[in-house]
Parts: sequence; structure tokens; C-alpha cells
Amino acid sequence: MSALVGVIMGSTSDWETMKKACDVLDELNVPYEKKVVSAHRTPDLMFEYAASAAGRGLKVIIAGAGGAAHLPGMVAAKTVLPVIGVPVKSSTLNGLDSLLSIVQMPGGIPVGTVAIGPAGATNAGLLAAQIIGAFDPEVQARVAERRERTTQQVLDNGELP
Ligand code: RP5
Repeated sequence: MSALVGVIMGSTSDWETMKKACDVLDELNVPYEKKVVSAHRTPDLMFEYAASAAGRGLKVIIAGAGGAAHLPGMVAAKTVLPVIGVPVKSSTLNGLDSLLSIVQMPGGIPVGTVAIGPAGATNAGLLAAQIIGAFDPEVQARVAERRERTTQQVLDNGELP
């Protein structure tokens, strides 16, 4: 099946974080594609990717970047697909720079921003699956099963020493 979610990131150095989003999509059997697309180093590719995304059948874009993290916002400016922004933890400012760069969008061009780092990337994968699941009962059922599993794990392992 062709990709429904596009997972893009500003650099190969973002992969360790962004892999968490892909892991969730793999687990929930949601077809996705992944690619390095840099707002600053490959701006033409970024425009082309965003402008063609809906036409190619993508339904959601997850965009991760760190530092001057312009990728999610610029992609959102060129598509009407929902864009989920993942602030990658930067080495200098611990990802606060990434978070503020992604979250402070002007009214009219939304980016759904998740937490800094791996937890955010995991949640980005889940959110994308939940959006797809709103229109696909099989994906929604797998999301619900995952939620039940994680709930049960906490119930089973909640004893403190
Ligand atoms: C951003 O700059 C990337 O998203 C990455 O998080 C950061 C550093 O990139 P590299 O210098 O490691 O390629 O564009």
C-alpha cells in the first residue's frame, strides 16, 4: 500500500529521534515513507515535497528538526495536510530552541507540536495513526489495542519496592 504518512527530518542526525515515530507506525501497520528534507540545505526539495504530498496520497506529515527548526512550519505553509512537528533535542540548548521555533506559528498556518525528543517522536507517530484511524477502523482498532496493552503494563508493573 502506498504511504499515508510522510516522516521527514532536517538531517540524518535527527534519525535516532525520528525513528521512534517510524517504530510506532511500523507497530500499527500504518504505511509511511521517510526522508531527509532540510529547510535550509535543500529548500527546493522541501517546497517540492510539501507541494506534492497531498497529490501523492499522503494524509499526514511528521516533520522533525532541531535548532532553528523551520522545516515543520515551512512544510505546513506549502500543504493543507496536517503537519505534526517534532522538536529534536539540540546539543546547545537542549531542544528549547527547536520547540520554540516549531510551536510559535502565526495564526492561519498550524503545526501540531509535540514534546521535545524521543517521547515527542513516539507521540507524533501515535497522533498520525490516530488521525488515519479516524477514517480507517482497522488502524483505529490497532491504536486502541496498543492503548490497552500499555495500560495493562502499568497496572501489572505498578508495584513500588
Ligand atoms: C537541523 O539542524 C536539523 O534538523 C538538525 O536537528 C540540526 C543539526 O543538523 P546537522 O548539523 O547534525 O546535520 O536542520
